[in-house]
Formats: sequence, C-alpha cells, structure tokens
Amino acid sequence: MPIGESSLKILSDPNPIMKFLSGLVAAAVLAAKVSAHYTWPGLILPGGVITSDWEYVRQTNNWEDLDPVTDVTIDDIRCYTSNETDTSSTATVAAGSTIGLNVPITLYHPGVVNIYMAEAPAGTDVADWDGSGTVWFKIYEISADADGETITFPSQNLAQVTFTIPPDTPSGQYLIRAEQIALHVAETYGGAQFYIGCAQVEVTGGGTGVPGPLVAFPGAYTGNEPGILINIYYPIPTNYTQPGPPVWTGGAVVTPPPVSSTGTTTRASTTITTTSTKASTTTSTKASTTTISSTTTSSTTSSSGTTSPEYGQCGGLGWTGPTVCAAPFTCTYSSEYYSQCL
Ligand SMILES: *[C@@H]1O[C@H](CO)[C@@H](O)[C@H](O)[C@H]1NC(C)=O
Ligand SMILES: *[C@@H]1O[C@H](CO)[C@@H](O)[C@H](O)[C@H]1NC(C)=O
Ligand SMILES: [Cu+2]
Repeated sequence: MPIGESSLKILSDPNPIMKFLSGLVAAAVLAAKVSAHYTWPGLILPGGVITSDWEYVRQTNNWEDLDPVTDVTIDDIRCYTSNETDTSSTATVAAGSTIGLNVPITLYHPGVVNIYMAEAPAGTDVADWDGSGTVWFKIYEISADADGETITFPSQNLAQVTFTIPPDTPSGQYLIRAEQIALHVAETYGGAQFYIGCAQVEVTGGGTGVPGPLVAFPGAYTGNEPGILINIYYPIPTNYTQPGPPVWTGGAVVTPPPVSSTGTTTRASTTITTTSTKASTTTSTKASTTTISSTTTSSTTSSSGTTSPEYGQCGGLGWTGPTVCAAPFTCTYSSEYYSQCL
C-alpha cells in the first residue's frame, strides 16, 4: 500500500524533487525488506574460517530475494534448492569438531534454530543426493525461553551459529541442514518462516554411534506444532516447545520392534547411552558447544508491564515498544512491519 501511494505520486507529480524523495522512500522500503530476510550461504570450518558463499552450502532458491519457505509439506522444506543446480563442494571435517554456518545479514527475526544431519546412502556421492527419506537427525538447537511474562529468542540477531559434530557420528558423507524458524507472524497456519541451507560435508575419524531419532523433510513438521503455530506476542507464552525430534548427542537410539499384540501402546523410541569410552567425550563436547557473535542491535521484547493503547503499535520489524495491548484490545498483525492494537 505505501509503495502504491508513492508510485502514484511519481506519476502525477512532475516536480523532480518530489520524484527524488519518493524514490528515496521506495529505496528505503526495499532496503528494509531485503534486510529482513536472509540465507545461510557460508560454512564455517573448524577454527572459525568462513568459507565463500555457496562454496559448501547448496545455493538456495532465495539466494537473491532471501524469501523464506512457508509450506512445510513441499520438497523445498528440505534444502530449498528446487530451482538451482548444485555446484557446491564437499568440505572435510573431523567428527567432534566445531563448525557452523554464517548468516551475512544475521538471523534478524525472533525465532528458533535447528541443525540436522543426514548421511548419504553408501556408495552415493553426497553431491548427487537429494536428502530424501527418513534420514535426518538433529544435532543442535537454539530454542526460546518463555515464562508467561517474557519470551526471548537467543538465536535472534546471530550472525553465526556454531555446533559440534557429535564424536560418535559414523564417518561418511552428510548433508548438514540449518534451519531458523522465524515466528514473528506465526500466529496463523503457514505464517512461520523457514530459512534453510544445506551444506555438504565428509565426516572423518567418526565413531560407532547410531544417530536418531530420524525424520524426513517434508514430514518432520505438520505446521500445527505448538512451537510453529504460535502467537509470540499475546498472550505471552508460558512455555515453548522446540519443534522436531530431540537432539542426538551420541550413542544409539534403539527403536523397539513393532508390538504385534492388540491394545498395547506403541512407544516411539528409547535412547540408551553407550558403554564405550565415547560417552565421556560426548558429554564434554556437548558442554563445549557454543554459539558466538551476536550482533549489535538488541531489539527483542520491551520492558514488561507496559502495554500499547487502542490503535497503538504492538509489533513489526524493528519495533522495540510494548508487544502487549491494553485490555481488551488484541495485537493484530497488519504487515511484517506493523501490528496494531485493535
Ligand atoms: C522457481 O523458478 C520459477 C521460474 O523462474 C519461479 O516462478 C518460481 O517462483 C521459483 N520458485 C521458487 C521456490 O523460488
Ligand atoms: C506449553 O505447555 C502446554 C502443556 O504441556 C502445551 O499444551 C503447549 O502446547 C505448550 N506451548 C508451547 C508454545 O509449546
Ligand atoms: Cu523477513
């Protein structure tokens, strides 16, 4: 709407100064839109070296427009590469090492992060593999903290997300799938925004763990999970449930054989700990997993206790004021840039 109005002004007003100013406004709107979205193009090697964009991460469809995937049922929820030709290389990394992914524009939105891995079938070069099937396990997550008074998103504004490849991970070729689920407009179905990137790695010096639980993409999410279909503004959630399976840190996840008799509840899976010497290594590695370099602007939630009046702003990109409306008004989404108490 604002863009349409300024376009009309350009057409009807021949004054070059007005034209120039309108152009500036349009450019600012465009810049705001671009800076609001992002990709994960850079793999970070052990030691912190950031590799070139799309050198090891498969170039995603949104490499130019930076737009998210919002449909969890389509193949693009996996690696978002349907329109691209894979020309990326495969990086060699040791099991137990800490690597990461770089986000040039930062994870601007409030949301949560998951890092998954999937091993290419034996004999298949990971560069030729699409990651289909029930093959993905989670190795790291950055959730949200909610207590009914505030909800905070530790991954918001991160420029890098780093994590440790579990030492127990078997040697082999893997896809590493990074995902941020942005939740700023997630109160309606399909509103959550998935920012995705898949890197190709060859894990060396690996262990004998059996990664799991395994999920498929699409399939891992229905879009109705309490951590995906969620209004983070009002009422402020009292808890937050991270979407996806639990994090695998090593050892074996044993799925019990199907129960054939009637009436017995089927259990999903049971995690057991390895008795090998790997166990202690795994523990210490997990403890040392870190997340680094949060960037400048901290524009999360406002101080608690303040509310916005009727017609007042209560959300939108960059909004640092109240996110709760005075009773009986409800914070109503208007656009990515503006929510209002109505
Ligand atoms: C893929 O490319 C087609 C044709 O350019 C375009 O219409 C479509 O929106 C693109 N899809 C995605 C997911 O980017
Ligand atoms: C909070 O916990 C309740 C009870 O376990 C659950 O029903 C609800 O879905 C959770 N909310 C979120 C946002 O995870
Ligand atoms: Cu955005």
